[in-house]
Amino acid sequence: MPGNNAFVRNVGRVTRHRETMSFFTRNREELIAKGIDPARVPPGQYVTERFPVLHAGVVPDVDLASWDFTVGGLVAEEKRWTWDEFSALDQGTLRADIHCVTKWSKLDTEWAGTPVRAVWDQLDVDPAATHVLVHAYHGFTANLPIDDFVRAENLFAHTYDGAPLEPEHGYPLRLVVPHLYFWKSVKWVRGFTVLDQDQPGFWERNGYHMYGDPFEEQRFWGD
Ligand SMILES: Nc1nc2c(c(=O)[nH]1)N[C@H]1C(S)=C(S)[C@@H](COP(=O)(O)O)O[C@H]1N2
Ligand SMILES: [Mo]
Repeated sequence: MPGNNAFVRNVGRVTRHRETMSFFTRNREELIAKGIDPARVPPGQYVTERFPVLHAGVVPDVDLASWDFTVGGLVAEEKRWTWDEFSALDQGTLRADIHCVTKWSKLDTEWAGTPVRAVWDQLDVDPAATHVLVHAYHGFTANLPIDDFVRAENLFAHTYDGAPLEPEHGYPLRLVVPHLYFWKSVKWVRGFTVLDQDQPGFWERNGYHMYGDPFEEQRFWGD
């Protein structure tokens, strides 16, 4: 009977909802028990100690001898660094919480690499510039406003937890922008283009939010 089916569907929904609630509540209670402030965890996220791997496509074959990092777009002069040249740039470290749009967060991750600011300071950027489109192997891209891209803590990281990046986490270099959902933290990064408008990147064209603030739950278009 149609009415009966509706009842069964509703019961299923209520049960699933309760399980979800208790999972997230339990996760937060575990944090409090460990003395961790649950306010660090954005709404709809849970904390994991694991380091899940997420990306479209396959892990690229990286050859450091032919690797380069390029900057184009609204700069007076386009720039190119080889791996050795990029490795000689300023170094910095970052300890940050990261938040994936698929709902896992990981606290106190530790990175080392070149501050985005150190690369940016070598550019003569057109005053009309507002955004960047970061690019990687296989045509992957992500867009960011300049103010979010050039924050003091952001890194082009070559090291995670004291060791070179694992291939699936972005070897040899990935962007780390911890205040936005982690899909903006482009793995296998090869450079960026400076723009005077916002242009959607790969996940943004596929339904993800243009900005992606985890504390505002800006997961998808319209959030
Ligand atoms: N080049 C590239 N970088 C990427 C992605 C991708 O598909 N390609 N996915 C993003 C997404 S959706 C997430 S959540 C993080 C995951 O990083 P991790 O695999 O190191 O956890 O990488 C981001 N960087
Ligand atoms: Mo993601």
